[in-house]
Amino acid sequence: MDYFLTTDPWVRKALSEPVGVEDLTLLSDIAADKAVDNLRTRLKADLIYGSIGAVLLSVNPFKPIEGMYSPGVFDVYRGRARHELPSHIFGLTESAYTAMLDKGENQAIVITGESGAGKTEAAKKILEYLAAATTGSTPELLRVKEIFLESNPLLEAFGNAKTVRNDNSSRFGKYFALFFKGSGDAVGGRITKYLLEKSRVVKQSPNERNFHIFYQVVAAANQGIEKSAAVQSKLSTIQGCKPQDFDFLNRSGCFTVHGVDDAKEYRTVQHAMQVCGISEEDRASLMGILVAILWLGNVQFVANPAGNAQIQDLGPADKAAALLEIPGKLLQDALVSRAITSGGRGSTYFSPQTVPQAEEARNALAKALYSNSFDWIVSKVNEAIGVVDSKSCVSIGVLDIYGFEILEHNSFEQFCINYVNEKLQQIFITLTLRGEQEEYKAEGISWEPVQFFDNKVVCDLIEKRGGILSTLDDCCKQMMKQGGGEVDAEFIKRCIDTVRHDHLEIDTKFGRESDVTKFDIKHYAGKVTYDIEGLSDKNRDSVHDELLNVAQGSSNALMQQLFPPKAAGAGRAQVKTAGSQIKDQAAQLVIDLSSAVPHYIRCIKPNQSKQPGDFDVDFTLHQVQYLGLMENVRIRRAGFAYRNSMARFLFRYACICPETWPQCDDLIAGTHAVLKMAGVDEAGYRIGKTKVFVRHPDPLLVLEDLRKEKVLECVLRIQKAARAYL
Ligand code: AOV
Ligand code: MG
Repeated sequence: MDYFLTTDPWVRKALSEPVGVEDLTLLSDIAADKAVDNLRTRLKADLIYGSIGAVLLSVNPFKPIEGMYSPGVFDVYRGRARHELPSHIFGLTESAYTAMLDKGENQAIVITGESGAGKTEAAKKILEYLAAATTGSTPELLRVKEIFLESNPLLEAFGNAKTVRNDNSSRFGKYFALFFKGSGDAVGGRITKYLLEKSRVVKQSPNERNFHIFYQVVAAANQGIEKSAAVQSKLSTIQGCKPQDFDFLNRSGCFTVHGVDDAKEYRTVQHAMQVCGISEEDRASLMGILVAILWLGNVQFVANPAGNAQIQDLGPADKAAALLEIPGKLLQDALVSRAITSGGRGSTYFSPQTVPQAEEARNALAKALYSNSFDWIVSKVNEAIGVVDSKSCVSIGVLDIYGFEILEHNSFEQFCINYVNEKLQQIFITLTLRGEQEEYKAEGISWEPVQFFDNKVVCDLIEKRGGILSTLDDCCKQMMKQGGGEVDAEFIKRCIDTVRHDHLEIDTKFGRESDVTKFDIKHYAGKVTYDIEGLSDKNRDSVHDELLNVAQGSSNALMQQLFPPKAAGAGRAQVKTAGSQIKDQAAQLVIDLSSAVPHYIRCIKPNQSKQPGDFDVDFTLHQVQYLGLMENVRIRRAGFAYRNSMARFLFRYACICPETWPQCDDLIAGTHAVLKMAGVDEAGYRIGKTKVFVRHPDPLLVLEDLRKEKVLECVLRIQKAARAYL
């Protein structure tokens, strides 16, 4: 390795202290516990990165590691081949960036791992690296870079929350792609978001928080830090209030996040909005909507003698209506009654609602306000980055989604999150485990297959016709027609009757079918028990018409964008269920990722305490197992650690061998000659139709050394020649 090339302390340390093995394929004993041991030893020495061939492993240190992402480290990695330097996220990003420019192919970096494993932090580092690597100074480039960097705190404020697993947990999935011109300058980009966990707006589990932005707004209102009079006027209605005063914030017993200053974050986020082209007027409206949501949460209902819901205290409802710029009476009526259209001729009457129904309506409105606002922010960011003709560009995409979750109570949100993770695991399997074996076949290399668990069966169980999602959709549709009923119960009944599958377990031992309240899915990452209650409501995800009419009746310009009126004459639009939306998005994601060259980062969480220095062996072992890391190692090992096209192989190493340098006419003969020169015997490599496969990585180090000697020899010769002129 090029020790002499760097004085950067972090790189020198990483190069000089071989702690365990960096690439798990080099483990002398291929066993999961040995791999975990290795990860632990390295983590102790602050070496959080490792690899399995091209896959980057990252273990969350839960503390900043000095110097690891410094400009000095950036300089070392910039322009260098990945295998020359210690494993680092900069190395992976650099190799994706150069591959994109050299080959003109789109690249995708897929980051996976469970909740709190470090995916979002990794995505940020990638973005920072790319921003630093593109050094042009055109106004266009600077704009794209700035917006991309600023959009991060903005989207995190609205889309992240403190959970028991992660103080800054992503509650939405994000795929961001940066588009580059051939010269390497970023010219635009696009952010795609996946399913926001909007139920969090109205309810959080114990010790979790609502989305960060709500606490920021409350802190800002109290500390009077907002400079804009228009925005301040919206915040003034909650001046003097604490998060404890709002029912949408005070049920979980958690109000602060260790080490986070909500007021400070507020400033950052408001600045980001300005950078992302959100006008002061829209910003004021948006803050107004957030405050209105908080007031909506405080609207309480009581039953009148007839059993119908009535608003207990009009104060909060009126405040919400004023902030949303809708008539107070209209909002009140829409919360406690509902228009029912009956009969063939569609006569309409108003039906009073029960207290639970009114609460449901209130919550649905709050969720719709929030998620439409979130969508709008994403669209504003995209608008600001600028849409470019992606066909004339090359791109690097980074996928950062919510990690696999097993909670005490798992509902529709966890089901969707885990389904998307299941799809990502499937892509990993398809492209690396299965793909690798298929590559040997295509190249005509003889090969002993390695067994691994292919989670396609679980994806099928969820997404195939007759599977869980379509059964849930069918039940929702049918019940809508029949006008309500116990949809959740019908769903589970059909699952028992028709969806028979090894990975679905429904316990009917105790009691009748109608008593079943849970079902289990055996995911690739473990068995998860899902609660049935509320599944169909969350899947249908509808806001009833009166509430939509009320929102559409707002005189506020932003509200009108968030709730556009239905086109005249359009009937009731066929609304897609949340389940089929996530299924479509996942399918599109698979298409996008498959059409790019993939790079993988597998994030590992070493403990559940979120503390530095704590290493939970069993917990880590479980991840190593379900991520399929040992299978990954075995396939790399049983197969060939290195493969490359013969042309590229010779491009790098032809210089070491007189038979291939300066002239090489025959790729196959040249490849044989170079490998012989490095002392690789015939059993150590294979030549396929277009590629060369080298079994162990050691000969490559020999090749690298020989190459370096050659280069040094040239340098010395040039220096000698130069000296003659001095
Ligand atoms: P996640 O994205 O994988 O979880 P994060 O990236 O948010 O997890 O990481 C969780 C926390 O771990 C961060 O807030 C940091 O405190 C710490 N952390 C992660 N990576 C590093 C690193 N490289 N160096 C130092 N600290 C780190 V979720 O979004 O919950 O699935 O839905
Ligand atoms: Mg995250």
